[in-house]
Amino acid sequence: MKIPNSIWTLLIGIVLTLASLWYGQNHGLLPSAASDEADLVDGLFNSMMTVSTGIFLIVEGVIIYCAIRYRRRAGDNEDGPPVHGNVPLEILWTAIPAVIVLGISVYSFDVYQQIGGLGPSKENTNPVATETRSAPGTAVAATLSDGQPLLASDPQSDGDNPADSEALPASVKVNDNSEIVVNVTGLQYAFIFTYPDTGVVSGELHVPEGRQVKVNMNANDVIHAFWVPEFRLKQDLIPGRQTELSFTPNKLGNYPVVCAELCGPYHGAMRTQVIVHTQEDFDSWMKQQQIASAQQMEQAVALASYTEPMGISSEIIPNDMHAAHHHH
Ligand SMILES: [Cu+2]
Repeated sequence: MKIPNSIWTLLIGIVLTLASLWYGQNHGLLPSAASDEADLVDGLFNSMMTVSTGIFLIVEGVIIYCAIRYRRRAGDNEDGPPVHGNVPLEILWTAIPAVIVLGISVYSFDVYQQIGGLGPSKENTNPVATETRSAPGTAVAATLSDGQPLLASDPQSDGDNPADSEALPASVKVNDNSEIVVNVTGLQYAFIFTYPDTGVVSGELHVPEGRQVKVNMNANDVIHAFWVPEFRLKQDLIPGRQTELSFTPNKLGNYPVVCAELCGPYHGAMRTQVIVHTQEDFDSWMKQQQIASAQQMEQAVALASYTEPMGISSEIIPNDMHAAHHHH
């Protein structure tokens, strides 16, 4: 029994479609997706991968089929039939890519808009974050100068101390309930994260799962870039200009933060991590940081007042004294 060409075409079409759809979901090319934005980006990437796989299989399949089917036979030195163009075929292979490219354009534009690529969304109009962004050079010093963070708004005491929460500006209260604001400063060669609501400063980014995080970015020296592959997000940090990024982490864990802009000889070492906590763990981390920085401040004050008396106690380290005497 001879199977007609139309049936072959149909069968090959079905197999190609299934293979493309499967590979589009199982290519294994991306790291795990840990934010709502990552899921959107992956949807787009997987669609393009599906289409690309289909085109790749068709093109390579036709090449291999033709190389075998129409290969030169022994003793045959004739040319093939002279073919000059095929208008319907040319229209078809122009129209199909045009439709595909148009579809991908609309889809990618939609994803870009949903992840906030087209500028501030309605939730991003927050005057507090803009005012408290750190000026160049103050990021490291902020550890000590922001020594009174316990006086700042405390997310856990909102309920039991009404006087406290009434004293807070309305915008701060809105932040506590909806999005977390973090200021990040890039410098050669580190990221410094500051939480304007509490004054906490950290070398790692800590965020709670399931809440929108808005990151305001700035750089002290040269252009850096904040890149979290698992969030599928990347944004430049530019000296003298604020950039921003919003995302919603949706998977607990630690993920690398990588500088993605060549910023000097140690650019390759400019990495840290983002830690996605549960809301509870995030709150207790924040509390610990507030206590720790208050203690640091106390220690700094205590150290300053004991520096002179400590000079007398140098006899408790006789080895050092001994070594010092040999120098003379
Ligand atoms: Cu950098």
